[in-house]
Amino acid sequence: MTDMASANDAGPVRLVRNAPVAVIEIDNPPVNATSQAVRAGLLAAIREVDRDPQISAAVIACAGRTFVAGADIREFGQPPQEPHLPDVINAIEACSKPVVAAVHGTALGGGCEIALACHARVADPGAGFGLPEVKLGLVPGAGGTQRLPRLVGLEAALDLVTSGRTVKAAEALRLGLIDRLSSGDLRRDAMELARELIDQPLRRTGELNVDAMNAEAASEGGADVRRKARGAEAPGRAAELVLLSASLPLQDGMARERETFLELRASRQSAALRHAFFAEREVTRLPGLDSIEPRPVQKIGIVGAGTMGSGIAIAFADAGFDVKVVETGEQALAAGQARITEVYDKQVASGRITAAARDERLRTIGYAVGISSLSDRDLVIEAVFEDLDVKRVLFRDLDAILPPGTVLATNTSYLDINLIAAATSRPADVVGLHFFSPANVMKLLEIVRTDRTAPDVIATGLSLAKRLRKIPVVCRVCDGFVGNRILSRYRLQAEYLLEEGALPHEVDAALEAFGFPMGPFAVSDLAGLDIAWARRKRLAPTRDPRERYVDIADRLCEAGRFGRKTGAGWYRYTGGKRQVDPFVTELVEEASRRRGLTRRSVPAEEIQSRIRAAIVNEACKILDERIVERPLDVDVVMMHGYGYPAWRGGPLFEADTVGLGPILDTVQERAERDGPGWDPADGLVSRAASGATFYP
Ligand code: 3H9
Repeated sequence: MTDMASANDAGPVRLVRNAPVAVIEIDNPPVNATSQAVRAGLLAAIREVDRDPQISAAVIACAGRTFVAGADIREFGQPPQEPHLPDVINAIEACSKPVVAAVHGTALGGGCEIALACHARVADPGAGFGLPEVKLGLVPGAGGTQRLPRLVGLEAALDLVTSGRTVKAAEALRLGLIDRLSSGDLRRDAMELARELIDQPLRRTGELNVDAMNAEAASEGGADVRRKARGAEAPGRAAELVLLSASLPLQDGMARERETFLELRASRQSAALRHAFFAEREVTRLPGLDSIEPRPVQKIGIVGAGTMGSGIAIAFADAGFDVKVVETGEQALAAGQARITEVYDKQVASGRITAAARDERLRTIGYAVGISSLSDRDLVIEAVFEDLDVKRVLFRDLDAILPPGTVLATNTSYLDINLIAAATSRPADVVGLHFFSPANVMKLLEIVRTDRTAPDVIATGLSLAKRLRKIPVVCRVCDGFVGNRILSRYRLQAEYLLEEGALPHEVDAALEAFGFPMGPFAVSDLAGLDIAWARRKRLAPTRDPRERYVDIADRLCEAGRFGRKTGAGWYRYTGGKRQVDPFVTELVEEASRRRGLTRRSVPAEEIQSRIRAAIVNEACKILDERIVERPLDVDVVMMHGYGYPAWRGGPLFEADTVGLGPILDTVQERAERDGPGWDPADGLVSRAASGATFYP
């Protein structure tokens, strides 16, 4: 018989007395974060378990959708309040009776640390475990760096703690992080294990030994972590702490860990990463749209099976949609099908998915020639050649065959979607869904609303993004929308730097040192130089003659150098590795001569501050024109689509910390030298003058 007397009914932690095994249930929606009330409740419950002779063991379980997802990030700006999580967790481990964690959903951060301190762990097969603190600019602060290596060994702990990745239950079992997978009824299984442990010697994680790594491997491992972190501080610090677990007793290791945690919690990097975390969630909430129902969408049509179309098809198939891809002819269709199959084959070969999952996803993608087979689709997205006339004709034809209510989306990266929508009889159903390449990998999705897009169509875009597990940013129409518009400005600035004395690899190196995964010239080579060339030619008649124009990229294209795909672009490629090419150096030097500039060595700091100023100024113009509503929209675009280092919080968050005055000075200097396109944005001038910031 179950005794349901509860020790603490009012708070977020309940003790349910099922003699001999009690259940400590945490119920703190939405994700059971360890707020002060949870910590206090958990500590009281553990003390009660220890004290009450009727209780011989306990299970820690959670209500709702997940186990504990970590410390409450919203509390990080405030002074820590007692009881502190490490003390609560130590009390769990020290309990004289067996305590078993019953994990469903995700045990993250402090949640994973709670599980690590229990005497055994049972997990639902769908559960995940991780210490994602480094993604918030932190190290685990409640024993994670010390207990995890004791359970899974140094190598696996280094990987998990420094990457912050989540492992699924099956991998957790293989690693030794958990003891059992639940066969269906998680609580029952956890209680059974707890019962088995009664009167057995307790296995306390903190008392286990860690085999030291040899010094050379450890120092190489640490260096590798720091290199991959590209300027982010937390991963390197986390690696040091994990390695210490081999030589320090638990409590000493935890003291070092706590010190580092508190130091990093107060750091600028952590503030920036916390901003990034909340901004990613805030972008999905658009004022005025919360009560609008999205249109039901399950059947997707994709027009165009090139690189973009194929990636989009995979993204939808991965998320369980029914997908149909169409092309103009058999040959192009077969090429698209082969491209999609190849991506899935590679995923199977690398172990990312099983062959059965590949077959299942391939079955959800149908192929056809011509758009007529799309008439049963709920949403059709085009990814055809980037040409306004081509897209307008396609939209006119789609308009003729699709039933009312079908959402018509374009994946254009630059074109005026108002003009595309005007080619149809239903502009309210037209929206931009701008995916980033590779579309099945990149998280960002720009949702572009035209002057007439219906609110429920925007809501449909947002709901699709959620199902695709993408991060959506809603914006209005302008050339290049948010991301590509900013990119074209800073790429131009990068080209000016070439004329003044820098070489492509020096600009790239300065920006990679800033934290971008790749500099702009390396990125151009990867994306292909031909698309931007076509766009420059298209825009040439409207270019302001007073604007400084650099033609080095045009010359590269004229020489047939379109980037990696042709083996050469801004660099030469041998065996996939980029190499400085004297041909490019000569072109760059010639460009300086033509401009009458004496080349000089350009310091990395100047490169970084000019690129940052270009980004912030254009971002401000985007805000001034109300292309997006909020600074966080820009920050999210730049972090998730363009590799702006998240530990800097995005360009506008960072601008607040750098100070708008110095940024404005750089912009003004550029405006004098480089032409009218560099005029300071009104919003930058006014904020700098009044001392206002982008964020409160
Ligand atoms: C830590 O634990 C430090 C310790 O080592 C040491 C301490 C001493 N706190 O993402 P969702 C909110 S560091 C506060 O949309 P999903 C989130 O803002 C922490 N709030 O859902 C959102 O609120 P809203 C380590 C949090 O199902 C709502 O919950 N842990 C927290 O897509 C739903 O979230 C992490 O870094 C939190 N910890 O994903 C885990 N977590 O509705 C971070 C979430 O107002 N969290 N919220 O926008 C996640 O990765 C995901 O939220 C999770 C659920 C996978 C759990």
